[in-house]
Amino acid sequence: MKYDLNEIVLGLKSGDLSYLSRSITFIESTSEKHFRFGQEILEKVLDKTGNSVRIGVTGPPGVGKSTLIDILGLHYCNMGFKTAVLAIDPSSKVSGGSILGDKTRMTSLAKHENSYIRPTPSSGMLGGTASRTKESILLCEAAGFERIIVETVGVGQNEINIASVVDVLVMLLNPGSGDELQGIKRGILEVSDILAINKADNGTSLVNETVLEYKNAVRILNYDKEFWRRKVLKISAIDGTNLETLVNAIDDFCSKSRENGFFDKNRIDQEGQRLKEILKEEIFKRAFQSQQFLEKYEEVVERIKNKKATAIKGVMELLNK
Ligand SMILES: Nc1nc2c(ncn2[C@@H]2O[C@H](COP(=O)(O)OP(=O)(O)OP(=O)(O)O)[C@@H](O)[C@H]2O)c(=O)[nH]1
Ligand SMILES: [Mg+2]
Repeated sequence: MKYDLNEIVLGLKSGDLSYLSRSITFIESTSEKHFRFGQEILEKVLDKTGNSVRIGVTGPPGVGKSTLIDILGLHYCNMGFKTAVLAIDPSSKVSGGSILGDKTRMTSLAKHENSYIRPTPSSGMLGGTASRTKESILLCEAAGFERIIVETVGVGQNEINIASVVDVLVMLLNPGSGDELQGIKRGILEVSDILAINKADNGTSLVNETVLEYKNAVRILNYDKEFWRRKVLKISAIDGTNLETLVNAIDDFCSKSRENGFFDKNRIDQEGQRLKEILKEEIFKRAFQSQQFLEKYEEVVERIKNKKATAIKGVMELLNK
């Protein structure tokens, strides 16, 4: 099929969703040719990007992220903001994903004329895992979206990555999850700006207890934004309890962040960080594509195995290649 770059760029800038979807498909493509074409589109619309609030919603599987995004997104749509949802789906590469699942879970939002919902695969892409979601965000902005909500499961690698593409990160937690604090969640908690204990509609005493536990926890956990005291609130994604409180917390964070200068500085830092990540992946990939490098690599591995060289010495030799 033949594609006309100018037609797509114009369509995208005019806010036409079919052109937006097509552009995202290009940048997510595993075909080198389509991927490059996607980059060309992106380059042509860069001047229209940056004018949104990028909101991350993370949390363990089943905590209610999609349900919350449905009502949060609808709230923004009703306020007149064009709202896009990018749901990062770690399973999509293997199983074809829970695409339908997410769309059916965001039914009210999906129906609204100001909304756009797009599942995005988290891996298996060209040009580095770090880049896809970020580029989808930029394309949504070019299409005129003003609120972009990124959903990601707070497990494994992508939990930290999410903080590097959004302006504000909301961590959704289960009632009674406070005792897991010692373990796995520390990393993501330390980069979350707002903590919300979901499912406040059932068993409020447990919810209140959990709120207290996390309030105590955020006092000790590391956090590097001096302009903001982290909020811990309870919410119900099902009946909408405290949605307003969450919306206000997000607004409040963003205005303080802007006043402080952090908002813009953070975006610049994120770009730099991303550039480094992609560069790292690309250099690594290219090194292993070189036959000469590969031979040297195997030789070094052999010598390390036979206790004839250290790993550091090996790397130095490889770098000389
Ligand atoms: N009682 C109650 N149930 C909720 C609430 N929010 C979500 N649920 C239920 O929890 C289940 C999971 O909700 P989802 O919104 O799909 O959760 P998720 O975090 O997006 O799940 P994954 O994307 O699979 O990680 C669904 O059955 C929801 O109806 C809530 O506030 N209260
Ligand atoms: Mg979900």
